[in-house]
Amino acid sequence: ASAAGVTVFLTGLSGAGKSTIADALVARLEADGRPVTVLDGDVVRTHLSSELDFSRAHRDLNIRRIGFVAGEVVKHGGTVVVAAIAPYEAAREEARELVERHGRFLLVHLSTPLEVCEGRDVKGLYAKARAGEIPGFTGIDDPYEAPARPDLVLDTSVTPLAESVARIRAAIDAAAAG
Ligand code: GGZ
Repeated sequence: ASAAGVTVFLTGLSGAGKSTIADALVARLEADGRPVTVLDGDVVRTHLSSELDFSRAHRDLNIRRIGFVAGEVVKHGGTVVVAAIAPYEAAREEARELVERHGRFLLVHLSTPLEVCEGRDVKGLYAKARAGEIPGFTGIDDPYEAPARPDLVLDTSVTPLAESVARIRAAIDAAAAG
């Protein structure tokens, strides 16, 4: 087992399954005896980025902050799970650079199709976005740039939760070994 820190960065549309996978992954890692710092976009926006909106500049700043905090935790050998839409490749790559100064970074693209995310519409946000009540909603009238070089791609509409968690865990172990 290596002492190097690692950040697992889950990116994808709203409703793609980021928080669900993050929760299950964290439970699994903590059961393995590995304490985890979770940086969920929703929560970060409450505590660390409360003044930010969903413009590109503010989304990028949000992801930069997340990358900085993840780097600080990884620096001391910690494990971080990020769950954020992070729609822009450049900002994700910036986060990668901030973390890779100190440890490992795994980019996991939750590629669940928009139709599925919208069909789930757990919080009713897609319906509001379609009605024009949330302008600039990712996937509706705001972009999502699919990662060019993800370490792992998981579509939660076809991959069972337990399998997604197992595959991420295997990637963490491979990263620690390599
Ligand atoms: C996308 C939005 C928007 C807009 C509010 N576009 O699925 P949720 O509801 O619970 O989580 C989403 C969250 C996105 O925050 P992030 O910090 O992950 O975004 S980013 O990485 O782009 O900074 C969604 C909700 O906020 N939400 N308005 N316009 N998602």
